Amino acid sequence: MQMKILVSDYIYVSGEFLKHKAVAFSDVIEEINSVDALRQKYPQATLIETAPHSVLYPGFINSHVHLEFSANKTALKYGDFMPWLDSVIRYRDDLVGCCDNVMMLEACRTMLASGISTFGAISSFGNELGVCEKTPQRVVFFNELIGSNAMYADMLYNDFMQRVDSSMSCKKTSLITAAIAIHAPYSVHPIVLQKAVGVAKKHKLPLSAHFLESQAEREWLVHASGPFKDFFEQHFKTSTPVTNIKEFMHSFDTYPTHFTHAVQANKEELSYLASKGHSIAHCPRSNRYLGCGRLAIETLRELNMPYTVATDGLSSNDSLNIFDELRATLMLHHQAPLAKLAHTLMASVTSDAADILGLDTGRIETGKLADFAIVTLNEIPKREEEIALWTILHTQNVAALFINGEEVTL
Ligand code: MCF
Ligand code: FE
Repeated sequence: MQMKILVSDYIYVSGEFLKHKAVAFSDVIEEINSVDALRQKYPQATLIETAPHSVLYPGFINSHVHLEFSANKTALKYGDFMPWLDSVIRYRDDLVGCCDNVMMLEACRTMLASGISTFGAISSFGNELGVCEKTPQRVVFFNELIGSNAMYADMLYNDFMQRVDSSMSCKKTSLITAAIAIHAPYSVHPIVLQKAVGVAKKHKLPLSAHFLESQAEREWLVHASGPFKDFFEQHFKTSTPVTNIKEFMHSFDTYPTHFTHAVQANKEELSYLASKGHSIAHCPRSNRYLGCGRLAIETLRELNMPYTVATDGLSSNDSLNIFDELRATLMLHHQAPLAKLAHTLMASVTSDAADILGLDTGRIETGKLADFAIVTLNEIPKREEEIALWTILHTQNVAALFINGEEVTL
C-alpha cells in the first residue's frame, strides 16, 4: 500500500499535543517523527499537508448507537423514561419499518462528518448489517438479546444466535467486528443472558448491556414496584422482575462488559463493576432527554473506572454528531474543571474507547491502524493546555477523515 505522510500543527499522542511532528503510515501507522526525517526515510511517500491550526487526532469512536431508530423525530416521547418506553412500544414497528438503508447511511454520514471512524451499532433485528458492511467506518456490531418471558426465550435466543452468526461471517473488508448486547436487566431472562455471556466469552466478542438507566428501573429491580409494574402488567402480564441488581451484575463477573448509562447505579455498585474490570458508556444527552439524571463521572474518576462518551441513537437524541455530545457532556457536568474534563473526554472517544472495545485504533502510535480525524481550529490556541477544550467547543465537523490509511469522502 502507498505510504503517506500527514503533517499538521499538532498531533494528539498519549493525551498530549505534539508540535512540529508528522505521521508516516500505510494502512497502519509506521512512524511519528519530524517531517524532514520522515521524508528522508520514506522518499516515495505522498506528503499531505493539513490547513494551518490543524490537530491530528485518532479517528473518533462512538461506542453506542441504535441506527435502526434513525427515523425518529417526534414519535418517541422525551422528558421521562416510562412515557418514552411506552412510545417505543407503540411506534417501534413503524419507526424500524420505515427506517430504510438510505436513512441509515445518512446517519453513518453524519457520524463520518464529525470524525467518527468507528461506531458500536446496537441491533435488535439485524436489519442494518448491510448498511454497516457498506459504510466506510469500522463497526462493532452489537447483536441485541431481548426477551424476559421464559416461554419465548429459546425462540428469541435462536434468532439472536442467527444474527450473531451472520455478523461473524462478514467479509474482512467490511471492517465489522461481531459483538453482543444484552438489552437490560428488566428485559432479558437470566438463563438466556448467561448463555449469551458464554458465547461472548467463547468467541472473545465485545459485550455490552444497558444498566440502571432510570429511577423506574431501579425501583422495579429493588422493590418490584413503580411505573415498571404497570408496564409489565399491561404488556407482559407479569408483576415480578426476572432478576435483581446483584444477580444481574454477577452474570458478568468473568467477562469485562461495557455497561451503558448506569446513571442510577450507586457508588457501591459502580465500585463492584470497576473491581471486575467493567466500563461505562456515558450518553449524557440521551439521559437528559429521557429524564434519567446525570451519571456521576466524578465517582468513576475516583474509582479509576474507564468510560466512553457515546451518542446513543436518534431514539433518544437529536443528532449523532460526536462534538454535539462532547459539548453537552461539558455542560451537564458543570461542577468539573473545564479544560481538564475536555482532556478526559477526548480520551473517552479515542484511546479509552479503543481499549474498552478491544480495537487496534484510538491512538496515534506505531503499529496502530491508520484512522485519523483532522480538526482545523480557528487559530493557534493561546494556551496549549486548552487545545482539547477549543477542539470540543469550536468543532462541528472535521476537515478530513482517514480510515485504514485511506481518506474518506465527507
Ligand atoms: O439507550 C436508549 C434508551 N434505553 C434503552 N433502549 C434503547 C435506547 N434507544 C433505543 N433503545 C432500544 C433498545 O435497544 O429500544 C428497545 C430496545 O431494542 C427498547 S425495549 C422495547
Ligand atoms: Fe441505547
